[in-house]
Amino acid sequence: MERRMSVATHWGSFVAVVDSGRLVRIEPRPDDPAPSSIAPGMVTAAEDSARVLRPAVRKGWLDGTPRVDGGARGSDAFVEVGWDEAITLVSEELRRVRSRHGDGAVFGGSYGWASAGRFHHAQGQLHRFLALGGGFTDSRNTYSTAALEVILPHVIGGHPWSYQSRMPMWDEIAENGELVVAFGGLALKNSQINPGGLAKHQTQDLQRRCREAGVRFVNVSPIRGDAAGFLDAEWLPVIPNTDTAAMLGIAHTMLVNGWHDEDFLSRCCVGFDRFAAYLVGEVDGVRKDAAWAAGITGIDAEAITDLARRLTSKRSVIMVNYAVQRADHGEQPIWMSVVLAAMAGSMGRPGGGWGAGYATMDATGVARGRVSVATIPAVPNPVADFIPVARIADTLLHPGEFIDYDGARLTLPELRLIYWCGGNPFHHHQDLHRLSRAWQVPDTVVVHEAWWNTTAKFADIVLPVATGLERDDFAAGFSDPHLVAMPKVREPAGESRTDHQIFAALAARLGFEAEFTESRSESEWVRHLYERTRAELGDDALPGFDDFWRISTAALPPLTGPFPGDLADLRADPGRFPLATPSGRIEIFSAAIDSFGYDDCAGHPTWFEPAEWLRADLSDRFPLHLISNQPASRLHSQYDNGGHSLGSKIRGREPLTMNPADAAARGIQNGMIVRVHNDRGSCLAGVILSDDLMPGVVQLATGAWWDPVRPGQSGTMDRHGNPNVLTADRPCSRLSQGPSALSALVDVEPYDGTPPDVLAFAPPRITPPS
Ligand SMILES: Nc1nc2c(c(=O)[nH]1)N[C@H]1C(S)=C(S)[C@@H](COP(=O)(O)OP(=O)(O)OC[C@H]3O[C@@H](n4cnc5c(=O)[nH]c(N)nc54)[C@H](O)[C@@H]3O)O[C@H]1N2
Ligand SMILES: Nc1nc2c(c(=O)[nH]1)N[C@H]1C(S)=C(S)[C@@H](COP(=O)(O)OP(=O)(O)OC[C@H]3O[C@@H](n4cnc5c(=O)[nH]c(N)nc54)[C@H](O)[C@@H]3O)O[C@H]1N2
Ligand SMILES: [Mo]
Repeated sequence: MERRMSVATHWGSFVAVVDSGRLVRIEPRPDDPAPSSIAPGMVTAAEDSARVLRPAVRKGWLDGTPRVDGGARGSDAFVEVGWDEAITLVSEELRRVRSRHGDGAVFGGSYGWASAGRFHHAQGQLHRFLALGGGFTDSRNTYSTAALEVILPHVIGGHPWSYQSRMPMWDEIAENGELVVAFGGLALKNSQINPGGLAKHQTQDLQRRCREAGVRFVNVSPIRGDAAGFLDAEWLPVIPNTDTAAMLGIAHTMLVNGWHDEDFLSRCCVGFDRFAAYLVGEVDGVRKDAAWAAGITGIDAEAITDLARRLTSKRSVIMVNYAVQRADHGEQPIWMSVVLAAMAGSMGRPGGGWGAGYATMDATGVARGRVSVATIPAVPNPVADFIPVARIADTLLHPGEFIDYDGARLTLPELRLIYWCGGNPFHHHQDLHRLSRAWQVPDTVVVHEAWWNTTAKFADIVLPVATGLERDDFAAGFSDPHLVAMPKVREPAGESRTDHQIFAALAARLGFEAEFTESRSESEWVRHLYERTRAELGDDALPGFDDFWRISTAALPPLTGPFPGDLADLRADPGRFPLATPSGRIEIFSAAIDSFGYDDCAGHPTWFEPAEWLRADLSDRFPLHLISNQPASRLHSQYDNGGHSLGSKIRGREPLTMNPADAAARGIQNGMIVRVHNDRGSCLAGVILSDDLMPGVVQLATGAWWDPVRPGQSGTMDRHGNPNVLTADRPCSRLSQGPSALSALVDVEPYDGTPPDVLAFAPPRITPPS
């Protein structure tokens, strides 16, 4: 008999159809106007041959005395062991590393998206376990927006993500806005996603409503498809990584024509004079006029002038996406976009001003926030050391060295044990060959994974975990604020256990089980977190747990604010409503950043040439700019083995989009298998030709499971198409130390001969113990 059960994921809420305990299919919810196509493919992936079925230990690690020989990580065979032995190995190794090298030698940053669910939150479980056990070195900021997170508090104050509640929402733009200029576009493919889940996808309808209300859209991006067709957006192709120069050219034009909002700049901002001196060339002898900007960005001077005029004469919004800041000097386009909006005259006015991340996730621009929902409780980490998230390879390779970070000096700690749970560094980190060299350094790498992806293959101990379909939990929506039940819709594959069960067993062995579990079972935890949320909201706000579990969704009350740092308040009365910056105003010039004395991040927005871009010397050898953006067919590397992603491949390879002119010059035709390469590495990909991509640019989405021909050998070709074999592991600047994945040059050539089989989804060799 068929049963229908609720499913919640980062790509939306769905209905699972289960027959006699078997998951048959996953269907969209009838009330979701734009369901994601990722979910149906979860069914076959749940039991494909890539599943990790039993705990497994790398052979060289198991046989090693002492167990510190890293050399073969990534190429070694694995030995399967029982859970009892696995728990013994991990708990003893944690004890050894802590007593010999200190608690800070355990790295638990474990960046990654894991799965939706308030209780089974992988990093939350790991951090709680490691903190109770003595502590761990953590990581700070995200691969998504590290540069933004560090620069914005200097410029507009407040929590790094508070801009999400301070920028105009889509419905306000529909009502009051006239012009949206979107640097990096508004790719709808990205708003399939919302961290932690969502009940309904809303961005598409909201964008449509803006267009129907007459709002004009300008898509400043190398890719036309970054704006939906129904927006009728003007497309201004921009040379990647030059948005700051484009914005400076617009700002200069506003300034010399006197179109800028002098009142707002003088009352609500500080440092415009210093910045204006830079704009007109008093600082470096270079006038940042429209012609200058045109020479850098590839956008016509007339178009730049026209934007300056329209931005200042209409109710306008300047939007920036996140990709523009995952680049060399990525702090600059974010800072400069705020300055440009402050000049344009709509800042702090209804439906106008500035905002970031619209359409990058469904909730952004949809709701200002959500009431707080209980999650697995955090425990303070006794270790204070942290690393900027993208500096993991540097840390492993250069312990003891110093790096700058937001005005501080950090010593890179010596890490002996890496514990990763809920992320995939061998997808997400830049320059994977460098990462795989760094990865040989620590004594031990422990990974919880459901699939034999590359991170699992590069581990010493792999513990198989149940997926979000294989445990009871509930998710919290954001854009359409609902709690969504996540009952277990299938049994865990093989001998998989939940992250929580694994940590509870380890905590028992290490003597702190009661502290870790608080003596609750998993189902008691889920009920407890729900009931705590309900109690905090007042008993009438939500149904009791049993009713919620039966009806599957419960609406959360709206978050009504106040939202500190509101820009309309600032415009109205900056004395009464100062921002949380040192000056209380928007910092066009930041004395704090200036005082750091960095050569790669000055006291005001500045154009710095990226290390790799189309006008760099390196472009003589590698003349194409690689855009490694988010995949339309999956979330990062998740469900690359699912049907939707597999269906997007070209003869098993990740699709690479290129302009027909660039292809013709290289003898490349549509559908061909090509080799994409630079000095850092190479990968195969299948070509799609498109005029919707500007010449000189190629696009290869992230997330194809890395498939090195000779794992462990530097530079070895990737058969599958992971762009991070080509990207540079270079910080944005000394300020944020963020990742700069979008600054990479490559070349592409036809691949001669029969391409090797893709083995990305094949498990490693499993051998009997010796
Ligand atoms: N070149 C380039 N690189 C990039 C980017 C880019 O634009 N260009 N973007 C960056 C960005 S924005 C991000 S956010 C990162 C994303 O990087 P990640 O967040 O690391 O990527 P995911 O593929 O989501 O990895 C999540 C992993 O957790 C596993 N998992 C899922 N649920 C659970 C669970 O319950 N328990 C456990 N133990 N594991 C679970 C999944 O199987 C998967 O392997 O990538 C970054 N990398
Ligand atoms: N389907 C899907 N959606 C996702 C994700 C996913 O994995 N899959 N990941 C989610 C996550 S974790 C994040 S952080 C967000 C990321 O959100 P974003 O960073 O905004 O997303 P991207 O797709 O990386 O980039 C969007 C577009 O920016 C353009 N772009 C790249 N470089 C430049 C540049 O230098 N200048 C300009 N003007 N444009 C440029 C590219 O054409 C690209 O298509 O997406 C989220 N949404
Ligand atoms: Mo991200």
